[in-house]
Amino acid sequence: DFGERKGQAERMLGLMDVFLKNDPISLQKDILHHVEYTVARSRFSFDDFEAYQALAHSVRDRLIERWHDTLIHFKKEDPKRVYFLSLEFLMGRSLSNIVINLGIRDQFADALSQLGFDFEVLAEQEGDACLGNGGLARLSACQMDSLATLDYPAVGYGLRYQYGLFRQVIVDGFQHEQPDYWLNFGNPWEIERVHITYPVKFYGTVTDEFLNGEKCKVWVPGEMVEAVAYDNPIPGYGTRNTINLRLWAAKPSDQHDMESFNTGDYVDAVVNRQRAESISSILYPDDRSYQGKELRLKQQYFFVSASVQDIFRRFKDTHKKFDEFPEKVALQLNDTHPSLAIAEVMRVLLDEEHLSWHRAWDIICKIFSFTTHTVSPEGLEKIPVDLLGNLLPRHLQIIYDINFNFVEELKKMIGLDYDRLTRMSIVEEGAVKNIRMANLSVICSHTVNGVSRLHSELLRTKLFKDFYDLWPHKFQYKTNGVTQRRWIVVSNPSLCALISKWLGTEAWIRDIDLLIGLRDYATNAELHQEWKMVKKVNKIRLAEYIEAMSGLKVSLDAMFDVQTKRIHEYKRQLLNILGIIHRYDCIKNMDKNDRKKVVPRVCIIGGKAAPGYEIAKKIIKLCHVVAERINNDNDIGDLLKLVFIPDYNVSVAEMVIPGADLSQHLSTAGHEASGTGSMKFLMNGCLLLATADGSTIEMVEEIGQDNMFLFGAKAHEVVALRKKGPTLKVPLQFSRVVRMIRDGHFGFEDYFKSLCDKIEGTSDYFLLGADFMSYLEAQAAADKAFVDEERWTKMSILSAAGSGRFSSDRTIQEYAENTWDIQPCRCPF
Ligand code: GLS
Repeated sequence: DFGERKGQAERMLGLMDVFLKNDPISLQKDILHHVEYTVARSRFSFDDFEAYQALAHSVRDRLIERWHDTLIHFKKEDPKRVYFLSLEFLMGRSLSNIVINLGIRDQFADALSQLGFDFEVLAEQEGDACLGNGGLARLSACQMDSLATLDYPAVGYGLRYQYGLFRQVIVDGFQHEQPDYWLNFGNPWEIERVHITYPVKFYGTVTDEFLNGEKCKVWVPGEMVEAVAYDNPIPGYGTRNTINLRLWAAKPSDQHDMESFNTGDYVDAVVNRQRAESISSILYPDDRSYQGKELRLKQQYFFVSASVQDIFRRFKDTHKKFDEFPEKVALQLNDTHPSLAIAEVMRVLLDEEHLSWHRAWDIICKIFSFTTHTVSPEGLEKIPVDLLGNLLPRHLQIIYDINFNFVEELKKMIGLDYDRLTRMSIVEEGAVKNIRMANLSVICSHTVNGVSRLHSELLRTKLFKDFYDLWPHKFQYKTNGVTQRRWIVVSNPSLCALISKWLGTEAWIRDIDLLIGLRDYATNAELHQEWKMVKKVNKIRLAEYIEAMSGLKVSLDAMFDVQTKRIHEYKRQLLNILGIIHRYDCIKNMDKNDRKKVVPRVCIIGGKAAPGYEIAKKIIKLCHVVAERINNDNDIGDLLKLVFIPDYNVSVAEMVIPGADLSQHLSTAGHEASGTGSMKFLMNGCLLLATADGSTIEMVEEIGQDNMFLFGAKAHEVVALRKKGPTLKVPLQFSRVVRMIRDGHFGFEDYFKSLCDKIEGTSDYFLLGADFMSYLEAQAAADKAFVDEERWTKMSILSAAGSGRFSSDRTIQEYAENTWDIQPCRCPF
């Protein structure tokens, strides 16, 4: 104990400086020290990568100081904490983000330049940590940044995958996937905690035993693996608070398999043990459906079990009575992926802490909150009963018991309405019996959040209508947000400086509402000049990247028109490509004079398709064949170019987004739960061309319809349009571009036939035909606005000025106040 060893502690403090120093000489000494002793290179000979490693370790030392202080402070104050459980965190690179949040970027840049290195060049050496698929995973990362910045006592829990999201490589226009073994070069940002490990059990049987005369359940597992903690400190901005993101890795357990070693089957036994590691080896690359895979279920339970043990250990360090648990613990379920935590907490309370069912259930109902990120019923996770019962027999029993009690209560409330009882039950009957993880989560959580207002409406009226009718008070929404630290300060330093200059303060970096102050200068000629310069600098950076990647030179005068996100039918990249073909066709048919009026465009598309998603892969190929044709047509020149940016990830996004003039968000209304990419573009003063879907609807309210290009059917019109089906008239322009693909204008007509069939006639589920004219009109409106530079710049300024509501700081504050009931706990400086 620190107090008891006071004398010793003082001596230790005397030996070390109180804190590491940030003057140029101290920083240079530190970097060289790490070159020599951590990276083990000679200080007279090290390259950029080695310099990056040494730099990262010097930064990490400073990070650890604050992290320790924060953890000690939290321990002392013992506030209620939120535990954020998520199977995915898309962190990207860390270096720049960390030094900016610590407020020591410039000091490090100076120190490095005195050593002959450039900070930006070294920062580029870092690989991305892609431990997630897309929006959901990046949202978790943004929310961790906000939790730290707003001083909330929070811990993130997730999985330390050895293979992140696959790398996308394009060969002849086709997507190929390559494994992302991201730990190859080490990861300076994590701290391996070899002593923080927990056993995680699988399989086996459950028996009834008697303890002190009471019957209780004992689970005898068939397999045991060890969960080892890897801690990733997350620093806040403008605060000393640095919170923990604890990721679990699977290791073989020492307690397991002794038998086979003793029976002499040594080699097989070692090989078997290695299998344990496969649990945390790979991130599932489908961003929506994972149904019925045993390994996926194992991953879910593995991280949940380790996290729950860790949470109980922390609670029991300072508390004896479980009735206090809800005063100290809020458990946030990021989608249904961690929802086994419900059954696990119940199991621990019942079987290990020996609470009565009644007391345990009372605790459950007070600690869990659930956020769903999906709109479609097919997107809701189901687990086959057989699979669950085999892997986690005790959990299945508990889920059955929860369901039994729930259904009995429900009958008392709604009577014997069997249809409704069947729909609301956690257990889905049928040829394959399933556990509905969403129903489990809704029933056991005190709050169910959607991720935008429209999403919440859809949850209440469609997906969870039965539950909403029963418990309207449970349903809330927190419109998503993104962190301005990463998406302006790190990725767009020139815009950051400009905003601070015009607002006369950097306070907006913590208090985003101040951005609104830019409105006062929306027509200021001087700001317009500077604003355009910033955009130009970012367009140059993007153009250079495009040239380096594809050899294509693009004109800086053209409108940079970007659509980057996962490839999905509902996100309608196809609508974009059809629009581009239409534009190309129109230009081809114009005379010289008309061509002079054409607004030149560089169309940029990027995103990964899930490896098994055939149609999405065809869309990528289509983009490439169309690009090939257009980009090599000398007759068109700079009037139109199409670029596919491969391997879109966080660091590519950091470069693409600031350089975009226009960005497209084309989801069929009612299909995008929220969307967060649009928020990043908006903050960077990029104009949006979008459907009235997800959070876009709220953006219109913030920046006004006149400052966006909206198009397409509204969510409530979509169902009616689909019903019209075959009688729906599609415009000639649409039929013409589809015909061009069918006729082999771009080659590969056989390959694209199924794609064309999907969007023509009754099978046009995502309504490309129905929205096409409206889409073209919005595009024409964007062209018109772009040629009027003054108007465009004003719209761009107003976009950024109105983006404040879409900061994750606002989202997190709402969660803290209305869902988790936690208070800031600020570590003294
Ligand atoms: C998603 C939704 O599709 C997005 O609309 C949303 O912005 C994101 C974060 O809430 O969650 N759901 C999902 O499974 N992947 C997503 O990106």
